[in-house]
Amino acid sequence: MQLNQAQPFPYNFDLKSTALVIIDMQRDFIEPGGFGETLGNDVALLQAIVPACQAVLQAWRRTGGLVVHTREAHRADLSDCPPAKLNRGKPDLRIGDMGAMGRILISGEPGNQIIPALAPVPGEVVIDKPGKGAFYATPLHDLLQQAGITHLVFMGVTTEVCVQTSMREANDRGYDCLLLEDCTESYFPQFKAAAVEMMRAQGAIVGWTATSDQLLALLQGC
Ligand code: TIU
Repeated sequence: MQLNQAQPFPYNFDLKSTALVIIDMQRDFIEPGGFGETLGNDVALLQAIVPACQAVLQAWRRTGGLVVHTREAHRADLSDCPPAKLNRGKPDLRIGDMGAMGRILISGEPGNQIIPALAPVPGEVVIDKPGKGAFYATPLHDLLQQAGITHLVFMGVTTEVCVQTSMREANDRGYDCLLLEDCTESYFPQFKAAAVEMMRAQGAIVGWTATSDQLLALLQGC
Protein backbone atom coordinates (compact mmCIF):
# COMPACT_ATOMS: atom_id res chain seq x y z
CA MET A 1 0.00 0.00 0.00
CA GLN A 2 1.08 3.54 -0.59
CA LEU A 3 0.03 6.50 1.52
CA ASN A 4 0.61 9.17 -1.08
CA GLN A 5 -0.11 12.21 1.10
CA ALA A 6 2.46 11.27 3.75
CA GLN A 7 5.23 13.75 4.36
CA PRO A 8 7.96 14.24 3.30
CA PHE A 9 7.13 11.67 0.58
CA PRO A 10 4.80 8.67 0.11
CA TYR A 11 4.93 5.95 2.78
CA ASN A 12 4.88 2.39 1.47
CA PHE A 13 3.77 -0.42 3.72
CA ASP A 14 2.24 -3.86 3.76
CA LEU A 15 -0.48 -4.44 6.37
CA LYS A 16 0.88 -7.90 7.21
CA SER A 17 4.20 -6.43 8.30
CA THR A 18 2.89 -3.24 9.93
CA ALA A 19 1.83 -2.75 13.56
CA LEU A 20 -0.22 0.06 15.07
CA VAL A 21 1.61 1.28 18.18
CA ILE A 22 -0.40 3.33 20.68
CA ILE A 23 1.82 5.06 23.18
CA ASP A 24 0.71 5.59 26.79
CA MET A 25 -2.98 6.44 26.31
CA GLN A 26 -3.38 5.75 30.03
CA ARG A 27 -5.43 7.57 32.64
CA ASP A 28 -2.23 8.90 34.28
CA PHE A 29 -1.73 11.30 31.38
CA ILE A 30 -5.24 11.91 30.08
CA GLU A 31 -7.50 12.16 33.11
CA PRO A 32 -7.42 14.71 35.94
CA GLY A 33 -5.58 13.54 39.06
CA GLY A 34 -2.84 11.63 37.28
CA PHE A 35 0.88 12.10 36.66
CA GLY A 36 0.32 14.57 33.80
CA GLU A 37 -1.68 16.90 35.96
CA THR A 38 0.71 16.58 38.91
CA LEU A 39 3.43 17.92 36.59
CA GLY A 40 1.30 21.06 36.19
CA ASN A 41 -0.25 20.23 32.83
CA ASP A 42 -3.73 20.74 31.36
CA VAL A 43 -4.92 17.24 30.45
CA ALA A 44 -7.88 18.51 28.36
CA LEU A 45 -5.50 19.11 25.47
CA LEU A 46 -4.70 15.41 25.30
CA GLN A 47 -8.33 14.30 25.58
CA ALA A 48 -9.05 15.96 22.24
CA ILE A 49 -7.26 13.27 20.20
CA VAL A 50 -9.23 10.35 21.64
CA PRO A 51 -11.95 10.23 18.91
CA ALA A 52 -9.37 10.22 16.09
CA CYS A 53 -7.34 7.50 17.85
CA GLN A 54 -10.49 5.47 18.34
CA ALA A 55 -11.40 5.69 14.63
CA VAL A 56 -7.94 4.47 13.58
CA LEU A 57 -7.89 1.69 16.17
CA GLN A 58 -11.29 0.42 15.03
CA ALA A 59 -10.27 0.51 11.36
CA TRP A 60 -6.97 -1.22 12.13
CA ARG A 61 -8.76 -3.96 14.07
CA ARG A 62 -11.00 -4.56 11.05
CA THR A 63 -7.92 -5.23 8.89
CA GLY A 64 -6.69 -7.81 11.42
CA GLY A 65 -3.39 -5.96 11.85
CA LEU A 66 -1.22 -6.22 14.96
CA VAL A 67 -1.98 -3.66 17.69
CA VAL A 68 0.52 -2.75 20.41
CA HIS A 69 -0.45 -0.63 23.43
CA THR A 70 2.17 0.75 25.78
CA ARG A 71 1.90 2.10 29.31
CA GLU A 72 4.51 4.04 31.21
CA ALA A 73 4.58 1.86 34.30
CA HIS A 74 6.88 1.04 37.17
CA ARG A 75 7.04 -1.88 39.56
CA ALA A 76 5.42 -1.33 42.95
CA ASP A 77 8.85 -1.36 44.66
CA LEU A 78 10.19 1.24 42.18
CA SER A 79 13.24 -0.96 41.51
CA ASP A 80 12.93 -0.03 37.81
CA CYS A 81 12.74 3.74 38.44
CA PRO A 82 16.16 5.34 38.72
CA PRO A 83 16.62 8.39 40.99
CA ALA A 84 17.28 10.46 37.87
CA LYS A 85 13.65 9.88 36.89
CA LEU A 86 12.09 9.82 40.35
CA ASN A 87 13.56 13.14 41.46
CA ARG A 88 13.03 15.13 38.28
CA GLY A 89 10.32 17.66 37.49
CA LYS A 90 9.16 18.89 40.90
CA PRO A 91 5.67 17.39 40.62
CA ASP A 92 3.17 17.76 43.45
CA LEU A 93 3.23 14.00 43.68
CA ARG A 94 6.13 11.78 42.73
CA ILE A 95 6.10 8.45 40.92
CA GLY A 96 4.90 5.87 43.45
CA ASP A 97 3.04 8.36 45.66
CA MET A 98 -0.68 7.87 46.29
CA GLY A 99 -2.77 10.05 44.00
CA ALA A 100 -6.44 10.37 43.09
CA MET A 101 -6.19 7.26 40.85
CA GLY A 102 -3.91 5.13 43.04
CA ARG A 103 -0.11 5.17 43.10
CA ILE A 104 1.29 7.38 40.35
CA LEU A 105 2.68 5.45 37.32
CA ILE A 106 2.62 2.10 39.15
CA SER A 107 1.63 -1.08 37.33
CA GLY A 108 -1.85 -2.31 38.11
CA GLU A 109 -3.09 0.94 39.69
CA PRO A 110 -6.30 2.49 38.30
CA GLY A 111 -4.42 5.46 36.85
CA ASN A 112 -2.10 3.16 34.97
CA GLN A 113 -4.90 1.60 32.93
CA ILE A 114 -5.44 2.55 29.31
CA ILE A 115 -8.49 4.80 28.96
CA PRO A 116 -11.71 2.83 28.31
CA ALA A 117 -12.20 4.33 24.81
CA LEU A 118 -8.94 2.69 23.65
CA ALA A 119 -8.81 -0.33 25.97
CA PRO A 120 -6.93 -3.34 24.58
CA VAL A 121 -8.92 -6.38 23.46
CA PRO A 122 -7.71 -10.00 23.73
CA GLY A 123 -4.92 -10.72 21.27
CA GLU A 124 -3.47 -7.23 21.38
CA VAL A 125 -0.05 -6.66 22.87
CA VAL A 126 0.33 -4.53 26.02
CA ILE A 127 3.85 -3.41 26.91
CA ASP A 128 4.67 -1.88 30.30
CA LYS A 129 7.69 0.35 29.85
CA PRO A 130 9.77 1.92 32.61
CA GLY A 131 11.30 4.52 30.30
CA LYS A 132 10.00 7.10 27.90
CA GLY A 133 10.90 4.89 24.92
CA ALA A 134 8.89 1.72 24.22
CA PHE A 135 12.01 -0.35 23.42
CA TYR A 136 14.13 0.35 26.50
CA ALA A 137 13.93 -2.57 28.98
CA THR A 138 10.91 -4.15 27.24
CA PRO A 139 10.39 -7.23 25.02
CA LEU A 140 8.91 -5.10 22.20
CA HIS A 141 11.68 -5.49 19.59
CA ASP A 142 11.84 -9.31 19.96
CA LEU A 143 8.10 -9.53 19.79
CA LEU A 144 7.89 -7.43 16.61
CA GLN A 145 10.72 -9.39 15.00
CA GLN A 146 8.95 -12.67 15.73
CA ALA A 147 5.77 -11.26 14.17
CA GLY A 148 7.65 -10.20 11.02
CA ILE A 149 6.93 -6.51 11.58
CA THR A 150 9.01 -3.97 9.65
CA HIS A 151 6.73 -0.90 9.72
CA LEU A 152 5.13 0.92 12.66
CA VAL A 153 2.26 3.43 12.69
CA PHE A 154 2.37 5.57 15.84
CA MET A 155 -0.33 7.33 17.85
CA GLY A 156 -0.40 8.46 21.49
CA VAL A 157 1.04 10.84 24.04
CA THR A 158 3.01 12.91 24.49
CA THR A 159 4.43 13.77 21.10
CA GLU A 160 7.83 15.12 22.08
CA VAL A 161 8.36 12.81 25.06
CA CYS A 162 7.29 9.16 24.83
CA VAL A 163 6.13 9.16 21.21
CA GLN A 164 9.23 10.82 19.83
CA THR A 165 11.57 8.72 22.00
CA SER A 166 9.83 5.51 20.91
CA MET A 167 9.89 6.50 17.25
CA ARG A 168 13.59 7.29 17.40
CA GLU A 169 14.31 3.98 19.12
CA ALA A 170 12.27 2.18 16.45
CA ASN A 171 14.00 4.04 13.61
CA ASP A 172 17.42 3.05 14.94
CA ARG A 173 16.26 -0.58 15.04
CA GLY A 174 15.33 -0.47 11.35
CA TYR A 175 11.57 0.09 11.40
CA ASP A 176 9.92 2.47 8.93
CA CYS A 177 7.76 4.68 11.14
CA LEU A 178 4.70 6.78 10.40
CA LEU A 179 3.29 9.26 12.93
CA LEU A 180 -0.40 10.20 12.74
CA GLU A 181 -0.31 13.92 13.48
CA ASP A 182 -3.88 14.32 14.71
CA CYS A 183 -3.61 11.18 16.86
CA THR A 184 -0.77 12.51 18.98
CA GLU A 185 -0.67 15.46 21.36
CA SER A 186 1.50 17.31 23.80
CA TYR A 187 0.74 19.47 26.82
CA PHE A 188 2.69 22.10 24.83
CA PRO A 189 1.30 22.69 21.30
CA GLN A 190 4.54 24.32 20.17
CA PHE A 191 6.51 21.22 21.22
CA LYS A 192 4.16 18.99 19.24
CA ALA A 193 4.57 21.16 16.15
CA ALA A 194 8.36 21.14 16.50
CA ALA A 195 8.52 17.39 17.11
CA VAL A 196 6.37 16.60 14.07
CA GLU A 197 8.54 18.86 11.91
CA MET A 198 11.83 17.46 13.13
CA MET A 199 10.83 13.81 12.71
CA ARG A 200 9.99 14.17 9.02
CA ALA A 201 12.78 16.67 8.25
CA GLN A 202 15.93 15.86 6.30
CA GLY A 203 14.19 13.31 4.11
CA ALA A 204 12.28 11.47 6.90
CA ILE A 205 15.29 11.23 9.19
CA VAL A 206 13.11 9.66 11.91
CA GLY A 207 10.05 8.83 9.85
CA TRP A 208 6.94 9.97 8.01
CA THR A 209 3.86 11.90 9.10
CA ALA A 210 0.28 11.80 7.82
CA THR A 211 -3.22 12.52 9.11
CA SER A 212 -5.70 9.90 10.24
CA ASP A 213 -8.21 10.66 7.44
CA GLN A 214 -5.52 9.86 4.87
CA LEU A 215 -4.78 6.49 6.48
CA LEU A 216 -8.48 5.72 7.04
CA ALA A 217 -9.26 6.33 3.37
CA LEU A 218 -6.60 3.81 2.41
CA LEU A 219 -7.77 1.24 4.97
CA GLN A 220 -11.35 1.49 3.73
CA GLY A 221 -10.33 -0.34 0.58
CA CYS A 222 -8.96 -3.33 2.53
N1 TIU B 1 5.47 14.52 30.71
C1 TIU B 1 5.23 14.16 29.45
O1 TIU B 1 5.00 14.97 28.58
N2 TIU B 1 5.23 12.82 29.12
C2 TIU B 1 5.59 11.78 29.90
O2 TIU B 1 6.07 11.92 31.02
N3 TIU B 1 5.36 10.52 29.40
C3 TIU B 1 4.85 10.28 28.12
O3 TIU B 1 5.02 11.04 27.22
N4 TIU B 1 4.12 9.17 27.97
